[in-house]
Amino acid sequence: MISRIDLRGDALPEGGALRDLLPRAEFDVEAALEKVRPICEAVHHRGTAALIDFAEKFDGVKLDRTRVPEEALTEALDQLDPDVRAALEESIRRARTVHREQRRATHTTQVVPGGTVTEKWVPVERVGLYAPGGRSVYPSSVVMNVVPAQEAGVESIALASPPQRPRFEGDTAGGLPHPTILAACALLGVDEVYAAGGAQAVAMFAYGTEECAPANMVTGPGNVWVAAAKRYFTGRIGIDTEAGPTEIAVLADATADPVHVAADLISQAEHDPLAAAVLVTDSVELADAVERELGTQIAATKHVEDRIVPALSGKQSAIVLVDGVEEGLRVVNAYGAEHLEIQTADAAAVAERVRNAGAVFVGPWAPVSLGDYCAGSNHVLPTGGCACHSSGLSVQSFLRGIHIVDYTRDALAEVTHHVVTLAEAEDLPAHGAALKARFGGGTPNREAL
Ligand code: HSO
Ligand code: ZN
Repeated sequence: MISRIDLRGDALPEGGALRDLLPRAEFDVEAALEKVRPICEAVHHRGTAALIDFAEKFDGVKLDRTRVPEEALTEALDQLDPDVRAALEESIRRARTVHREQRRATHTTQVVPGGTVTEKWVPVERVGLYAPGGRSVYPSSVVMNVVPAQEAGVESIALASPPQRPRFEGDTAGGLPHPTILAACALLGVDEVYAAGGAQAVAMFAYGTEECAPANMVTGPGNVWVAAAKRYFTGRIGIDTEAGPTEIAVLADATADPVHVAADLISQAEHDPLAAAVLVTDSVELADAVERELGTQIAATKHVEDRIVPALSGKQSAIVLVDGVEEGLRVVNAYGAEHLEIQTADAAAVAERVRNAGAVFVGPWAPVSLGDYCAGSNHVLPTGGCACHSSGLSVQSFLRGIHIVDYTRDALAEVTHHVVTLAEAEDLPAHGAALKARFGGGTPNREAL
């Protein structure tokens, strides 16, 4: 069911050429952009009315407004299964413990006597968070978005998630985001929630509507339409990375337990028919055992035909055979997985040598599913190889570092001749003149200072 790529024997190619040998899902954001453009423009021109039309067209519900009344949030929390509530609370607690330590302190550097640069970390004022609600309803993603924003000190947090169809005649939850999403918002203290999905929700935050004030930034996972809308608004608002289908790579040797490896590959394949599950190993015995296990375990799980089988048999998934763990490390570094598990002897030492991954899970007792819910780490992570240049969501995502430059007269006088020289070298004499004007039009004589 899962294909094999045999990279044993010959020397592995370098960087990009190695990456080209590895499987990857097709996630054509550019193509989606064409369809997303008119949606965004409609929201720009018609505001809430356009969102209501799109909810009818895409979500199959008739709304009379997009803002979710606060009573609906409290009601959803009251009706939340107590076990789910306890688990969400634990997830929130652990995420806060980790994210709180990501806060950054203001730091002042004295560059020269009388000349300082202070780096001040200021939260983004208003953010719009997106929580999917189609095939995937993930209250855990509400936690992973809201906690870093709150810990960063973001003052105004709004969340959008698609409205659900009524499940029965007279269902009062119809037209609202999924009740568990609403309950998670209530638990986290987020009271500004909108029933809006897809590209139109991103457009709502970017442009603002009669009901929703514009946001400076939009984060959160979503489908290809959400990713395309984020690309459309890049430059106008801040975004996190464009989230593509989930990926798991496992670097394993003969010491790994095939039962664990197979279970973990299936766990992420369960998300999406385009999800990627990649095993990189130097052990053919392990590869064979994992393949057998996949067959056995799939028989006992849900979402088999619609997601797991297409994900594992798709061209984005494979078992990659390598000569040794050293070569395996080169492969996983070239791949840059969203999630990377290290299931080898001395896993911690191998994990230290990973350069490119959204998050690394070390050894047999740290499966990706732990990170999805309750490790304390964030699960909004870069996909599609973006881990080579970007990080997952964190407090830092919601902060801007502002440099505050403070120089005395003497400190400025002392460096003026250098500034004037560089300005002249760039044919920008007015830059130099701006300093000289402060010293009677000339360059201050350094000896006379
Ligand atoms: N593995 C997904 C996140 C998730 N898993 C949500 C379960 N719920 C992408 O990191
Ligand atoms: Zn997951």
